[in-house]
Amino acid sequence: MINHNRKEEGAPPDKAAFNWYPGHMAKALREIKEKLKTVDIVLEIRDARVPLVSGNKVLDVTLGSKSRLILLNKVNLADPEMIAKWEAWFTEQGNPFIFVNCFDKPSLKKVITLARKIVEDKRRECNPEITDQKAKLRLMIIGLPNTGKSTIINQFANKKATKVADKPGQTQMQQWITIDKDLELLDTPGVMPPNIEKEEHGMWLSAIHAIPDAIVGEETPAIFIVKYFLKAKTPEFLARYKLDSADISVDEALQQIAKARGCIKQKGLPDLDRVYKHILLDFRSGELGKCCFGVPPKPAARKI
Ligand SMILES: Nc1nc2c(ncn2[C@@H]2O[C@H](COP(=O)(O)OP(=O)(O)OP(=O)(O)O)[C@@H](O)[C@H]2O)c(=O)[nH]1
Ligand SMILES: [Mg+2]
Repeated sequence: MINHNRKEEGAPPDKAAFNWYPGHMAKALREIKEKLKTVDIVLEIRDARVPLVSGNKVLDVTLGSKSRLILLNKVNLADPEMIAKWEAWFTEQGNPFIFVNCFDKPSLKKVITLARKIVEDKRRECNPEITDQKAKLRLMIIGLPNTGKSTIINQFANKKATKVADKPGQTQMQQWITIDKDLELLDTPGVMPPNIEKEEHGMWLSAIHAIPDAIVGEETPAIFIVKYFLKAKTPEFLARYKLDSADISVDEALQQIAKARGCIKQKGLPDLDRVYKHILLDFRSGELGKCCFGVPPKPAARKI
C-alpha cells in the first residue's frame, strides 16, 4: 500500500486550496479595464481541454459590451469527440468562438479574419452609413494564466516578441506588440477567477497549469490525472507507463509508473515526489493522450 500525504479517497474536498489570486491579478484586471477603450476587440484565450471553466466570469463583467472573440487554444491536446460537442454548445450560445492550435499558422489567420469581421459588423450595426473598412485592428488578449496568450502573439509576430513559458504568471505587465501597420496586439498578464466554484474545477485548472504547482502541490493534480486516464484508457497513457491494463487501482498505477519512469528508491519503493512530477510533465506535453475535462451544460444552464 502506497503511503500518500493526500487525504483519504472520498474525504471532503478543500476547494479553497485552489484559490490563487495574488495582488498582481487585481492590478492586471484594473489595467484591462483601463485599456478597453483603446482596443477594437478582446480576444479571450481559453484552454480547449477545459472550455467553460477556463473562462472567467469576472472578466465577463469587466468587458461589458466590448466585442469579444473566444479563442479555445491547445486544441491539439483536446479530445476531438468532446470538442465536437463543445462546438455545438458554443454555437448555441451565439457568442463568436474559434478552436485553434496556435502552432498551426493557417488557423491563426482565421482568427484575425474573424476578429475583423466582428468589429466591422458592430461598426455597421452602430452606424449603417459606414461603407469603408477600418484598416487598423487593435486587439487585447486576455485570459487565465498559461493559456497561451503570449505564444499566440509570438506566432503572429513571427518572433519572440513576448516571454513564454509553461508556467502560470509568466507575463507580469501589459505590452503592445505591433505586427504590421494594420494590426496591433496587447498582451496582458493572466487573471484567475477570484473564486473557484468547485474542487473539481480547481483540479482541472491545476492539471492544465493555470494554477502553479506550488499552490496546490503536485500530488493532488497528479493523482487526479492518473484517475482520469485509468478511466479514459487512452493508448498513449497505457504505452507511456507500460501498463498492460487500466483496470487497476491508483496505487498499482503509481507503482507501475514509478517502474516505467525509473523512479524507484532504496528497497524498491516508488519515489512518489518524482512520479508526480513526471505525470504532470507527461500530461502537460500531451504524452498521455487527448482529454477534455467537463461536459457542456444542459441548455439554459450557465452561459459562456
Ligand atoms: N500544445 C500546445 N501548447 C501550447 C499552445 N499554445 C501555447 N502553448 C504552450 O503553453 C505554455 C504557456 O504559454 P504562454 O504563451 O506563456 O501562456 P500565457 O497565457 O501567456 O501565460 P501567462 O503569461 O502566465 O498568463 C507554453 O509552454 C506554450 O508553449 C498550443 O496551441 N498547443
Ligand atoms: Mg503571457
